[in-house]
Amino acid sequence: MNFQYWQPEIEKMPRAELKALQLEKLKKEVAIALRTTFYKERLSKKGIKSEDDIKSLDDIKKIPFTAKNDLRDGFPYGFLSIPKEDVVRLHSSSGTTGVPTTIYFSRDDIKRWANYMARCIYGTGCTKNDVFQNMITYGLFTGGLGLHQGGEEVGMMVIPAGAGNTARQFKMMQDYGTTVVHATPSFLLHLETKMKEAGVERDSLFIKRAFAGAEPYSEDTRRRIEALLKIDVYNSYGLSEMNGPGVAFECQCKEGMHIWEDGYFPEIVNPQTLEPVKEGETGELILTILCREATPILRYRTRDLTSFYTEACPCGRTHRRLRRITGRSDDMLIINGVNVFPSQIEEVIMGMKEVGNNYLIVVEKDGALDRMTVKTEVSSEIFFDDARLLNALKEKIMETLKVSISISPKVELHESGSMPVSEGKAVRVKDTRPKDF
Ligand code: DLL
Repeated sequence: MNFQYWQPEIEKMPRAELKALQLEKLKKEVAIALRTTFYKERLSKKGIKSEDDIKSLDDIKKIPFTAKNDLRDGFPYGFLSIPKEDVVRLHSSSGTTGVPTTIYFSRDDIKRWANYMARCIYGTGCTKNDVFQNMITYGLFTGGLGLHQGGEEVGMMVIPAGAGNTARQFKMMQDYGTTVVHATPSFLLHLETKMKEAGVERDSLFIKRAFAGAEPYSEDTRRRIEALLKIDVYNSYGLSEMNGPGVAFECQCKEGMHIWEDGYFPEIVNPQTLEPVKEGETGELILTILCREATPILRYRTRDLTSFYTEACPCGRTHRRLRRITGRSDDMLIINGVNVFPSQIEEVIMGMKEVGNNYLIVVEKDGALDRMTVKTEVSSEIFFDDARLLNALKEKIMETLKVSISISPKVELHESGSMPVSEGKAVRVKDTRPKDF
């Protein structure tokens, strides 16, 4: 295979040098963190008053973990480490209780992020000759602009297509001769179904590669998309707290995602004890950003479960590879790439006096896409035969949920007392999507 490297001197850097670079960057990031109100207090309690208190990479263990709740508590500016006038952009994702998790970027932060993305994209064999159709949500979600900037950095012609509307996607693919696409794996499968329905011939398209991420999927799903669409699919991992996509990405070997260790310091711990697991064992991924000056985040609990490959990759990159994310150590659901916490839904429905006490969130597959239904009892005060009133209530729940979680689940209303009550711990989520890991 003909491997290509965006920054060969860093991507193939001997491990000892890479570790020295990490230490230098970690110290710098700690110094940056000490400028924020959150870390100033958090770190000084642990005796870390300056970057000089970090003498080795092992000293990272002195730093306490940061959780999603901390980011929420620090909202809006508790994690900001540069003057607000030097911020050029923010991205945000939903927090567990509706308070967003907001990440600020300086101009250089954006440049660095684009560079990591370019490393990922170029490493799959793309060049400036490619036409890249970015079929993922733009806006506050990092998937759109993240890959967009990386594509431009490589010099590809980028089509900011956005998500959805398969007919328009096919038209653009044909009109512009798209060679590379980016989407969630469920959207790629959905696209294939729609292609058949719309009678679009595979031969009328030029696509060769797809980047797929933002939600978990199995090796079988990858193979299926590859066979159906006759393309190579590369796994892409990231999270908004760590800029977004571009944290770890597969190279042409398609076996594990290289995590850019000069930008994101990874640890894998047992999610119960928070002690490191043995190299190669599965645990929760903890990440420290080493490449951002506006919003430092140290030892972030991603809640994502994964492990490192222990062997070196044939491509020659020295940055370690992560296995597919097999699950999470919290209850976050990912619905067609959108992160949703059951607590957000509970907050919405339980805040309405017309709603009764029992509810259930059902998640299932509808063809290739995910479908979520919120089933809830109405309050005993409500006359269940009043269709107009029930329809209005359904609309109200759907609209309020849309504002809170950015997606519109189906809503099903049930008569007060009619839904089964579980004996023990209430089961609030029934996720019937096949898990084929
Ligand atoms: O999903 C960033 C992204 C966009 C990654 C586009 C890849 C492609 P968040 O919305 O903050 O950011 O969601 C992050 O999504 O903690 C994982 O649980 C999950 N996730 C992301 N990529 C993968 C993947 C973006 N390749 C959360 N496999 C993460 C499994 C993934 N899960």
